[in-house]
Parts: sequence; structure tokens; C-alpha cells
Amino acid sequence: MGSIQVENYDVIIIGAGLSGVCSLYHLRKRFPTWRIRVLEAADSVGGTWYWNRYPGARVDTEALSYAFSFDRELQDEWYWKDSFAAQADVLQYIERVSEKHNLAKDIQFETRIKSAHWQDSDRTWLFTDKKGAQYQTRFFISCMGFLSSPSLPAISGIETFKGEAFHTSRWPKNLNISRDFANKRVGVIGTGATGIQTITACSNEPSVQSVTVFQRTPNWSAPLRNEEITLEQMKEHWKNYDALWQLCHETPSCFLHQADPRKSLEVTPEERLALWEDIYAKPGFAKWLGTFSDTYTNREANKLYSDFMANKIRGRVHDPKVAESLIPKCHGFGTRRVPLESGYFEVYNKPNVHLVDLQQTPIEKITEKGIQTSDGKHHDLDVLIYATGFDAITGAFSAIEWHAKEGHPLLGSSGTKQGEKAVWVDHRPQTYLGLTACSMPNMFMVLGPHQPFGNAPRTIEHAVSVVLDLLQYCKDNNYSYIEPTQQAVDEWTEHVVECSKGSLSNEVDSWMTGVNKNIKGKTARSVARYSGSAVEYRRRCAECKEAGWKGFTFAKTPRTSNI
Ligand code: NA7
Repeated sequence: MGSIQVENYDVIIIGAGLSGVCSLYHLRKRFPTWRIRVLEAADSVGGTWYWNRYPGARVDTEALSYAFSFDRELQDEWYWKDSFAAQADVLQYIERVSEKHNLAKDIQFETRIKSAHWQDSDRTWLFTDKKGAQYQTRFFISCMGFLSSPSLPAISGIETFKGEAFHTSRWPKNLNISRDFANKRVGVIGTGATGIQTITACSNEPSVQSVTVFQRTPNWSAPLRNEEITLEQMKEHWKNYDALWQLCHETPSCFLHQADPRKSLEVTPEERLALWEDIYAKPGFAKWLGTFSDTYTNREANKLYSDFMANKIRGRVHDPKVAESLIPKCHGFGTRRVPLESGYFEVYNKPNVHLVDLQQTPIEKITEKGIQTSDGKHHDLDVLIYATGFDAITGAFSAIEWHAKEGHPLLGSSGTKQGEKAVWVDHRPQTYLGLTACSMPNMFMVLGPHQPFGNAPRTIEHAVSVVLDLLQYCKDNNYSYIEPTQQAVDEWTEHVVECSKGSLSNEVDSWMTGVNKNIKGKTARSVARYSGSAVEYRRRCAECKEAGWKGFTFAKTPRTSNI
């Protein structure tokens, strides 16, 4: 038997989505002599925008702000056709960035990592992929995404369905619904952001025979208001990019929207209504993020706004019973991520679109021919779409077998025997600045747990800049080892939890609070993202740097090293 060849690198990046592409671009520029490799499971770049090619997939962040700011030339020639770009256009943009900078030469596609071992003797990580190939690296950057590990519903009989079944995040490349779903009865499970886009697209496809929506929890959703951008308009936008980046820099989640500083209960009912109507008519997340400042911390304020939104739904759905089923009763508007829609509620006015309210009639099982609900009804289906979301935040990490420092697993239980304790017990991440973790030396995370999410390219660019500064510090000082101190991790994690207090979102089950009932061990809420503002997050990162990277332990010269 031949010995396994191990490839050696200075930095390995896992994932070639927006985070991986951005990391690679900057690493190459900053450290031109370093050996850098990106390992990517897919056969091309794109990440989220590669995998999520389900019908109707579209970004609900303004496309103009959903791009990299580092390539001025590309920025000044890229023509976004829609104010909110379709999946294919975002993917094309990422492909263009990759092509323009010849990034693919450093990306190894169709490579899924199976295990990762910290090797303390020479302070390196050893990765093994599913085919058995091995890669050794001094540093690695996780760019695996926080919504990249799809989860199927834990429903009995799921394996028995004989029709076609798809998870939205594993949508076949060449599937065309007008051709492939013609005259078919389509069922969709899930009404999150993905389900709402998929349901709308399938319902508006004239060749589809029927669409049956299986809704467990209704979601608040509001109009996206996408519009085409003309070339003339785009030329104007090209002149204004600096102002646009600056605005994103100033808002709490790097979107183009800022909350109204007034409090809901301090203004008159007329003033309240005026603002709500105004933002309802605006595009994008204005109606989520542009409302009164107390909407997501004050129960009464949230109830008032939710009532306003409920009436909008009632006004759009003809059958009052269906409308009531579509209005969330157990959580207030905006306390979960608000899906934006383009005619979603109106699809329920079509005679061939049926809503099955699973709170009234839960699914009993999936059968060979469809879905059986508790009222004894069998819903016959030819196609079943699982818009059931992701093993969010920690899911991509769970898919790899980690042997962290001293052999500890990354995820798992607190263990009973000595040495079994996981680094992140019960899926509760413990990080320093959301970028690093104890017992995981030389690892950095982009869009990792405890970072502010929001407008992804904006937060990615910042996280990458901090990671690069840390690597620069290591290089300048000949450090081969970096790990946050336990104290820094404890303090940061406490700060993250502290920031989340008082937020109504924390009282609701969703991927944002780490809950996924389909996954064992993910039924309790946790604080998985930094809900202090992005502005404050950047300030804290800068403060850490100014203090000589306070909170990190560095070490020189590996004991032995062959890289
Ligand atoms: P989400 O937002 O997690 O939505 C998943 C949906 O699937 C949600 O409606 C779930 O209902 C439903 N679901 C999950 N499991 C089941 C079972 N077993 N039975 C019935 N219904 C089920 O995922 P998305 O992909 O829509 O969006 C994720 C993010 O991606 C989105 O927020 C954007 O940021 C991009 P539940 O609410 O759990 O009752």
C-alpha cells in the first residue's frame, strides 16, 4: 500500500462562497509568497448562491450593496439588472470576481472535508477529505457559511416517497419547473424565507397542476418591491457607490436601512400609521429595520406593529380563514428573520393553491404517494419540496469530525469521562470576537457564530480584514501559534449574551436562536449571533488590535515542523 501524500500549506480556506472568495483575494494580495488553498465541496464558486438555485431564489438585500467594495473597476462596470438580484445573477457576479482575479487556480473543487486534527507537535492542522486526501496547514479559515448544512424534516416515512423530492438547498442544476413540474401536484413543506420564494414561484407557474403548502409556523412576511434597474439608473448608481458604502458602514446590520429613533408609544396613532405605511411602501428591509426603535424590545410596540402587518395580510387574502392561518400568532413581527415576498399572499387566492395548517392537522407521515395528515386526509403529490431550512450556525462544523487541542471534539456534550468535554457544549458556541475559539488554535472564522450577520458582503469584508491583520501580526512576529485565552472567550461570550438581552427575538424559536427541532440537541435556545450593532463590533475589534491583540496567546517556532 502506498503512503498517503500530504499537501502542505500556510493557509487553508474551507469554502468558496462569498467569504472564501473574499479571503482568498485578500490573502493572496497581502501574502504573495504564502501557499494558500481553498477546499470547496461544490464544483464551482458561489457557496449559498451556488447551492440555493430553487425556483424564485432572490437576494432580499439591495443588490447594489450586496457586492464587494474592494474591486472598484468591477463595481463600476457591474450592471445589476434588478434592485434585488435573482440567484443566477448573484452567482454570476461571484463567478465574475473569481474569473477576473483568476481565483480558481487556488481552489480545489469537489473536496469535502471529513476530519480535522490539531497536531500539537508541529502546531498544524491536518485535514482529511472524503476521498482520503490529506492537507496540512499552519492556519485555516472557516468560510463554511452559517446556513450551508441543509436539514430535512424529521417526519416518519420520508424515505418512502416515490415521487420526486428536493431540498431547496440541493436543487438540481438543470431543473426547469415549467417543463419538469408540468401537470404535477407539488407539495412544499416549510414557510421560511426559502419556502415563501419557492411557493410563490411554483404557484405562479401556469403549467403546475397544484401546489399544496404544509405550514407548521406562519411567518411574517412583507413586500420586497423588486424593480428592474435601467442602464441609465445604473450609471447614476456607479457615481454614488462611496456614499452607499458609507451608509452601510453606519447602520446596525450594514443594510441601507436605519431605525426611526422615535419610540412607537411616544408618537400619536396617526404618526405611527404614517411611518408604517411609508416603510411598507418602500423596498427591501425598510419595513423590518426602518420602523420605530422600540419595536423589537417593547412588547406593546411590537404588538401594535404586528397588528398593522396582520391587517395587510387580511387585505390581500380573499378567504378570511386562510388569511388567519397565514398570520403568525405565537411570535411578533420581525422577531424572526423577515422573509420578503413578491405576491406571496396572493397565491392563496388561486384555486389550485392549498394551505394545510399543520397546527390544526399535523403531518402524520409521508407515504409513497404524498402526505398523510392527522384529519385522515391523504394529500396526493408528484413532487415534494423540502424548504425546511438548515442546521444553522454550527451545522457546517458538525459535519466535520474535529480533534481539537488535546483531542477534544468541537461539538458535543459536556461528557462524563475525563477528556470527553466538547469545546462547544450542546451546540453553544464559545468564541472570542466570533473569529476564534479556545482549543482551536490557528483557526479563524468568517461569518462564524457570535459575529454580526446582516448584509453578508459587508460583514464578510470586515471579518476578513481582521483575520488578515491577525495573520500579519503572526507573520511580522514569526508566530506560528495563536489562540484566544479562556478569559477573553468567556468575556466575549458573556458580552454576546448580554447584548441579546431584552430582544424579543430571543424569546422565539428560529435558526437565529439556534433551534431546529429536526436536529437532536438543537431544541434549546442559544445566543448564536452578535446582536450588538456591526458598528460596535468593529469598534471592539479595533480596540483589541490597538491593545496589541489583547486576549490572544501567541507562540513562536513550532516544536517540529515540516511546513
Ligand atoms: P427556515 O427559516 O429555518 O424555515 C424552515 C421552514 O421549514 C419553517 O417554516 C419550519 O417550520 C419548516 N419546517 C422545518 N421542519 C419541519 C417539519 N418537520 N414539519 C413541518 N415544517 C417544518 O429556513 P429557510 O431556508 O426558509 O431560511 C433560512 C435562511 O436562509 C433565511 O432566514 C435567510 O436568511 C436565508 P417552523 O418554523 O420550524 O415551525
